[in-house]
Amino acid sequence: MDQTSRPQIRLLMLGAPGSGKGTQGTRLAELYDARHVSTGDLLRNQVTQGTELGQLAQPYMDRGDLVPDDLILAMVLDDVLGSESEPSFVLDGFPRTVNQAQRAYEQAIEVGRTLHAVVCLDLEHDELIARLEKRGEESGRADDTAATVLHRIEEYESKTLPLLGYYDGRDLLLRVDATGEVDEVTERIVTALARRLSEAGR
Ligand code: B4P
Repeated sequence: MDQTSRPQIRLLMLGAPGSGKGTQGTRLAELYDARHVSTGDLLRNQVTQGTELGQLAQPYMDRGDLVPDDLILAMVLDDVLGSESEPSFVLDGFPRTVNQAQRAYEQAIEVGRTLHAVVCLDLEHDELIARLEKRGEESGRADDTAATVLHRIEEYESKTLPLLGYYDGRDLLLRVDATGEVDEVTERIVTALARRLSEAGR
């Protein structure tokens, strides 16, 4: 199906580090034939390529701090909401602050590409830490060390959690239990999304 006849879908994945945003976002993008955009992956590519943005972002990422909003917005907004961009997408890891969300919303309204739903993956602290430490051992990702993981979770709680109220206020929020096997979590998300999209008459 080409881009003009296929139903558009625009989703956002929220959740603490380790909750499964990247894992589930990849699967949802495949299922709904949408582009998967992970700001974490985009930033890691910039770091690997040694671009100016990568050099600016790396110290923040290594510490487990959020990268400053202006750098993120410059990287994401035109790429995702520019006139040439894919109209269906699953955003994973963006926005992470209310300021990022508001700036994205202003541009999305202008181009008629607002979101259909926001999926928030809920997972207990201990399980978040266990998953990230396991990935750190297996893949050696620089920010999956014990101390950095704890700091990333703190950053999430102080700067990203307020987004839940923001999206609930826009009646977009779907909270999904992220415990259990990857397939089980996908099934829960797809069921919740199907209900939401049919209620919205899509
Ligand atoms: P991200 O790459 O987004 O890292 P993350 O929050 O840890 O999520 P990720 O998607 O990797 O992990 P997932 O939960 O899928 O960000 C990295 C850094 O980039 C940030 O700290 C920040 O510095 C910067 N950044 C990115 N976006 C930004 C923004 N918008 N603003 C500012 N800064 C930004 O998976 C974790 C592990 O769990 C995996 O190993 C996976 O295999 C496993 N897993 C998943 N589901 C599972 C399940 N059901 N059971 C068992 N294991 C599971």
